[in-house]
Amino acid sequence: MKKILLFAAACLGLYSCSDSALSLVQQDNSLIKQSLNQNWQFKDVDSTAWLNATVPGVVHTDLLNLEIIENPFNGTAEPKLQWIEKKTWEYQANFTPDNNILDKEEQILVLEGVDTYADVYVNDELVQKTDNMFLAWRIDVKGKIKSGENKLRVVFHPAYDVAEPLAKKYPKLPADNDKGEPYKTSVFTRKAPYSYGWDWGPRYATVGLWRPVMLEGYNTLRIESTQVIQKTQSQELATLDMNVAIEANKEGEVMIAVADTMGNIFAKKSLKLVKGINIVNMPFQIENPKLWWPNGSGEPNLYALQTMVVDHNGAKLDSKTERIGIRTVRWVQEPDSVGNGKSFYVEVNGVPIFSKGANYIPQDSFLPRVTSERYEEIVNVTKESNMNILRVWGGGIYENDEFYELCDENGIMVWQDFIFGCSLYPWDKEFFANVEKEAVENVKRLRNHPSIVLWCGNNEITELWHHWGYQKVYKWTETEQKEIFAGMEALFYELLPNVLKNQDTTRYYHPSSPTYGRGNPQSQIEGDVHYWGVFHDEEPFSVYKDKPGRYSNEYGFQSLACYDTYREYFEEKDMKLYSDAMVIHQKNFKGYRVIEEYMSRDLPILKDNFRTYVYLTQILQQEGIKIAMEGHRSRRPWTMGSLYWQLNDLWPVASWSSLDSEGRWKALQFQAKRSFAPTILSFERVDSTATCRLWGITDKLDKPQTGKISVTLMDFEGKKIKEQLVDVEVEPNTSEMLFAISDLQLLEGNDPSKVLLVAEGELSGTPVRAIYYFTQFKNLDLPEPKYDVQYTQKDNVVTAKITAKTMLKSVLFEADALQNNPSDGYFDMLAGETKTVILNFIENKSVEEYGIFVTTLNPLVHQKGSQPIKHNVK
Ligand code: BMA
Repeated sequence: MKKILLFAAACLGLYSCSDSALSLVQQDNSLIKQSLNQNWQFKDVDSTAWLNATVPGVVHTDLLNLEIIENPFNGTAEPKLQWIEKKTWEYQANFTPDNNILDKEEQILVLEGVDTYADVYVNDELVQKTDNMFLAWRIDVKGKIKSGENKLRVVFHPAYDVAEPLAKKYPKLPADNDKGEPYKTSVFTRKAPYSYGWDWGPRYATVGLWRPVMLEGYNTLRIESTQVIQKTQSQELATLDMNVAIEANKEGEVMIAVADTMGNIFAKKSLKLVKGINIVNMPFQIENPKLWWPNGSGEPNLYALQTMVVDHNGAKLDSKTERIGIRTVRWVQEPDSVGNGKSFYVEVNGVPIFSKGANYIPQDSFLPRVTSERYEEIVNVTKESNMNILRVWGGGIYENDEFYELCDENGIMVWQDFIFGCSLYPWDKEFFANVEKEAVENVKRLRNHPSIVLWCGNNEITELWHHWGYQKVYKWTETEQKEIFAGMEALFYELLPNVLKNQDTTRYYHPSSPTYGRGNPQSQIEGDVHYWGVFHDEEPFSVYKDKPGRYSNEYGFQSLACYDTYREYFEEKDMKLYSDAMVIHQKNFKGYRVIEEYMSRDLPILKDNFRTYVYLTQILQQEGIKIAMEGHRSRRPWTMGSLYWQLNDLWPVASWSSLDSEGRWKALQFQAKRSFAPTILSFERVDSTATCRLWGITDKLDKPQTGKISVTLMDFEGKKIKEQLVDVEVEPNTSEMLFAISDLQLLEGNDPSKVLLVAEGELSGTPVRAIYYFTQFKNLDLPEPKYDVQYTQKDNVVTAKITAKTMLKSVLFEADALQNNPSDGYFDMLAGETKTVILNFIENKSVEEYGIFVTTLNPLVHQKGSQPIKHNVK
């Protein structure tokens, strides 16, 4: 409802609302669409039995729905299901075209997404061969379809078989030996790279009609694309151009209007059509524009526009409705006074914005299963977690329109990679022509979304070239190196920027993320950086503060998925470290060992109880990445971006994500929400000098954040040892160091394992709090946890009020059959504090039957090895 009102109100800001589009339209002769998603069947090409299929869909989920295969996400299923990608699969559907489509001059079969190599037959005539998953296919079927029953048949070839001969022409490109394949065929196929397996993803090389299928009919013309270009912007006026591309099948005269959704016209033009593509430029203005702002910096205001084409008889021929945002975006990269580097940040509407967010990967190995609800959920989580940006990573896909619409609505900026990642790609004419088509089509599809703030050529290919040592590993001669490098340059420094020159000049193009590999010292003072010294090189978490870079676009640490997620997909016997299932569901060859290594530094290692181990890995990830998120924010304006790797997972796995594949919040998601809050206090420990620093950080733009905070040294039973009040004033959009005091001075002889320091108060009305521990968690002398919990229940919603009697570390409410995430988790409490947590259950039962229990780190550290304490509900 809120949305609709906003769009209706948008008209008030438009320059001219007097004319009505409705008066132009006497009749509707618009382009029509008929869904062909029904009645599909499929079979292995060698079999005779047709089985029911779902479109949009992929073969793996069709086989799963019929229970022909076990769930591909189950414990040890993945290696057993590799046969699926080796087969040729055939799909067919009978359909009866609507009569009004058969009456149209143009009759087009539209396949919005085909994964990937397929032969498409209409009534047994081959009408199209497809070779790119990221393209929509528009196939002229006039004269090929008839009234009554017709047949559509699509034969999918194994991607490997088609790509292998192409790969043979490039013997010098890296092989995929770990997959048992002689060639890395994935780079020859324009198919989502992750589907061949990644260091968090299984190999499920799907085939199928993964986006909708439809029949389209129209007379004379259709709107091929639109492009909204914002020319100027001030408080009083925004001037814009709407460029409309119309594809016509004959000459004629039409009227084009751009209106709001109420039908009020604000640009109108007549046009003499030529056969083919016609481009019309329609300047228009918006008075007193309400600007689009990223989440946390203002409202993400949108304007709904309707572009329509009407013929001289007043018949509407086609129309397109979309929403735009008025904003300026500039990526500032200027030499600055500090060092010899350059800044790297996004400026929106003239205001420098600190980017807070994460890297986004596709949400499911089987893409058509990602429903609207899942898109909504993930964008809501992003917003709720105080993020303002997601990076759509180059090993995934160009997402569905819906994803970008939600980002537009919620003020989530999108850093959009083109879909190339961590590999070297071929450079022949055919491959480039295919990529060019893909880039043109996807840029045209996405360019009007205000959320997209940048195009990036690829993920880590510049880094690969300069730092991964391939030249030596693959023994390339000088000439070979030159040839491969030239191929890479032609793709990322010529082809893609040239596409943007024609299709979207409004956004900055960044050739590769990161700008420099982390082996290059320049990566710390210029450009965006992927800092993997932590995890991959096993450096301590504290290095995040010492090497924050200018824009930290990837950094991360693994944890296990949530316990309930393993329970859904694993047998009881597999729920232990290094079981076959657990090995399959860890795609980084040293993953578990690295987790253990870091755990030994900070936490007890308790592997015997799986549930406890999951809990500990999540705390480890939470506390490590907290150092990065808050460390990066404290280093502003030197550092202006913090996007951790990775927001989500596409199957149950140990990975760097903060949400697991079932949307369950890991400890890190709760922490991201806290660490990315607009105004925070943050403690930092400078290990080299054993000094404690307190930072005040705010992204608020309007006024300084002021207040008094108390800084208290207390023991774990809540006894205050000393307290001091500090006056705080943090300027808008900055971070400030409030104090730096040595641990020794703060402790004044108290045992570091028995006390903590808490800074607490309100800054301009926002409650803020930070806790400082003087030693690693494993060395804290945490008391046996003492607390009371009172439960109140309304239907399936339980409110738990917990009162801490001792200090509690990493409090988590757990229960069977929770419907979604607890309202908070993995938080610390001081003795005497009370907190309320809301738990939603699937079924309506009594509190006793839910089996709720509380886990804290206290006894695990205290007794090394004891089990989580079950809270007995009275
Ligand atoms: C980054 C990403 C991914 C990978 C992640 C974890 O560099 O770009 O390729 O999954 O590291 O290793």
